[in-house]
Amino acid sequence: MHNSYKHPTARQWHSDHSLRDTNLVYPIFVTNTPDEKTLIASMPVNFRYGYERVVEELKPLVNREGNRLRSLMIFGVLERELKDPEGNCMTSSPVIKTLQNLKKEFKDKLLLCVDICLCGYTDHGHCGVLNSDGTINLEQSNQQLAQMALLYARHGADVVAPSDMMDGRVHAIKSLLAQYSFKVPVLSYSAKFKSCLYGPFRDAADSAPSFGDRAAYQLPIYGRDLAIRAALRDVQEGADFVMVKPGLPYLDIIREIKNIVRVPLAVYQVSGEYMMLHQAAASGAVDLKSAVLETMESFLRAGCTIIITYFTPQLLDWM
Ligand code: PB1
Repeated sequence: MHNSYKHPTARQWHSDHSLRDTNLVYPIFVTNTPDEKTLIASMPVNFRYGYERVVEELKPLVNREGNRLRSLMIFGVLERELKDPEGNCMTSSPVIKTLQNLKKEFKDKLLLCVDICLCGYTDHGHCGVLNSDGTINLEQSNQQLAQMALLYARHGADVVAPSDMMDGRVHAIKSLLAQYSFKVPVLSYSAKFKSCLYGPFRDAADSAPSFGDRAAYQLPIYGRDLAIRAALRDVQEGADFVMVKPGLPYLDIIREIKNIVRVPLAVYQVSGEYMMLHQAAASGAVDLKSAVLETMESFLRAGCTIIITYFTPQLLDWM
């Protein structure tokens, strides 16, 4: 086989994909303090930005020559005192003014995806509305999630991305958006596992559950068939894109889902994966650029065309 990849050009014939800036989605955290820029201690070179400061901070990435920032995944970080049991405080979300400001500045140069979940807006920190006994109230949860999607669609969201893992939320969101004639696609976090790799995010977004865990609604890490069923169900309910999350420990799931669905597939390289690569590089075990590019290659090879990664700004230089 050596002969078939001896020459650099012939070597490229073995690849059926290449990383482009349009593959990359940059997760950002926004707050209600207009000019805030606060370093996120648990995630190096990532900040919480106020809904005005964020525009200034993204200009260099959006307006650069060559590879540029094409898409965001926006997470709101709400003041704790505003949170309530059902997440009705979503109307105070900093995502609203962030969407308005980004659309005004960048128009369609930037695809604005918004995370749809209640964990950042409930005072208990779970991703849905709870019954008095602490179990999930599915009907109320899906109503609230659909209302959040409608709220953000009204203020300029280009894509709504439910990360809550409630059964039936894609149908609830699609139905309400259609009822109000919003043609906003749904990127469903379909195969989202109950991973140990979300810690830095929960610190950044102040979204950890105040009791218990998310085992009742995030997939068990061994749930291969559950993941495939979830992706098929979400496509059946109208999801325009589906996602696997986390990424590197779940490449097998990515490939299996890619082989059976006919919508674009996303992967979320989560905060814990991001930190592992940073720590490995800091220890001298790996070269950060090589390691990150190799993980991007693995996501593409496994079948993803949408990669949500905190490395987006660096990748725009490295590519
Ligand atoms: O980078 C990350 O760790 C992403 C965490 C992710 C954001 N969609 C969720 C994980 C969690 O806290 O359970 C947030 C849930 N809505």
